Amino acid sequence: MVVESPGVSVAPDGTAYPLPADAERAADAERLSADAQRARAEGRQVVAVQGLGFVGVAVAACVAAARDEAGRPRCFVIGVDLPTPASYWRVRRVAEGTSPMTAPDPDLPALLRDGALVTGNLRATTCEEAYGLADVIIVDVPLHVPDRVSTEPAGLAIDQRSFEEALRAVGRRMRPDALVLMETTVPAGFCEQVAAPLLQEERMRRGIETPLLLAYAPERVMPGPRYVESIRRFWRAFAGIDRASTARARAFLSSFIDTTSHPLSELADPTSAELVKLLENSYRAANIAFIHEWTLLAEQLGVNLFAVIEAIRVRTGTHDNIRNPGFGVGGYCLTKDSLLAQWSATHLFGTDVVLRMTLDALRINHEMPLHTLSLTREVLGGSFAKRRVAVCGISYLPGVGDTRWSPAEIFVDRLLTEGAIVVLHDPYVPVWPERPDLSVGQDLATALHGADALVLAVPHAPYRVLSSEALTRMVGRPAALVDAQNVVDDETAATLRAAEWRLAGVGKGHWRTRRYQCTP
Ligand code: SAJ
Repeated sequence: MVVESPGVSVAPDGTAYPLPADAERAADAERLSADAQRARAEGRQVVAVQGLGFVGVAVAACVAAARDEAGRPRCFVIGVDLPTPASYWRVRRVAEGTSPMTAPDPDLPALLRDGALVTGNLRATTCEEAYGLADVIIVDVPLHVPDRVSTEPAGLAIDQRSFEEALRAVGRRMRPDALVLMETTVPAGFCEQVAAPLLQEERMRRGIETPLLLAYAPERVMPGPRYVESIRRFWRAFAGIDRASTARARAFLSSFIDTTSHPLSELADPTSAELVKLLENSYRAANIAFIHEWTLLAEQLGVNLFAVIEAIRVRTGTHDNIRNPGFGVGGYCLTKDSLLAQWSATHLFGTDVVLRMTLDALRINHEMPLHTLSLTREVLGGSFAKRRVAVCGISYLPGVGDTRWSPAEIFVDRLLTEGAIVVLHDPYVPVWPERPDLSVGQDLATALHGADALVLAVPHAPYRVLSSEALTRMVGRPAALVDAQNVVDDETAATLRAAEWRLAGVGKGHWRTRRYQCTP
């Protein structure tokens, strides 16, 4: 939990960094200027990465790691973020060669350490002067959608103010011939209709009349076990606002991405490239929502939907991307990208197009945890009042400690509203940043002891190895279990049932046929 206090930036582990004084920042800017000039003289590109979040930190590390045929660093990279309590600790971590975010990918801290401490071609600063040193400026600051729940087109709003301020900082400083490469997920049309005019306005103020070089290449960063690979060995779509921008973008992307194994997809214009990201994530969100409807049916029909889906996935190339039943949809991407598309249609292009199925899918995904809630209420006999419910897993994905827009939040709040005594456990989340009012246990036996029900909400590896005996021992007696993400196999379920547990599983209609949800 980053504690907001004036003058200090506190990292999640409690390390406090006093915010830099103006003199300190001026000296930093001078050092960077000298080092950037030296790097350019040695034939390296100077690259500024704006935004040191989940995306920017990894992009900065990967660009700094790019090597030429002789094995020399291709770029001198400067990560830039704000001198604020919320952000400055990230700048210091990158400058120290450590990752501001934990991730199950050892390559990320290794690349950061190498860039910052060994080759010295990775720096981090709060000085916006850095944009004036760069040949390429990568924009990785977030464009937030404050309200993820309402999906009515007229009511949609995006928080473009801080994003536009970030772009203006680039426009105020950038070299006339620098390329701006936007990677942030933005509404379709945003690059050409908002970013380009804004950058040109700032350049005109400085008397720059040469053409703006601007391109868009949506990031596809996945902060998990494939963090670095999702940048260096992953497909990218891109487009420039003109041929010169497109050519510069292609050359730059090819300098740190393995485009032999993962060729670039060049689109006709930035709006098309923006739509690539919005559509791919809307497709995935809708695909998840689609299976939820069949999950409810399968449970009522007494069918094991996982077996049905397995029999369908054999049809590779046409049906193998059908999704599994689940607990809900969290994360920063799938919960907002469809809204950005609708916002474009309504507020940027002024059309009356409504992505009705897409928006319904978002609503269904948002409500998915309520199905697990009803299964939990059922195995507890119809009421949560004073019942102790252990929620196992609050991150939005297995194996990572990322709780952004986690479906667990909806689930836990409803449990509390209905009078349950809630105990949280997640081995990857010692502190829940979005919910400092709720504590998260790290010891599973403690969390499960005395529980009336336990809900397996995230398929974290430690939950997958739990035996019936271990569960009964940790809880202290037979209880109720709800498997929201296919963690418990049928053999373990049968053993639990024989030990007088009540069970329910999302998509596990066959457990209902065996009346596992009923009092033994
Ligand atoms: N989920 C399901 N059922 C599924 C898949 C996911 O319920 O079959 C849920 C997850 O539990 C999670 C949410 O959806 O709560 C999002 O999961 P995700 O696997 O889509 O992971 P994200 O949100 O990190 O999505 C990112 C996206 N990548 C980018 O935007 C760069 C998405 O395009 C990728 O497909 C996804 O990673 C990935 O494949 O890892």
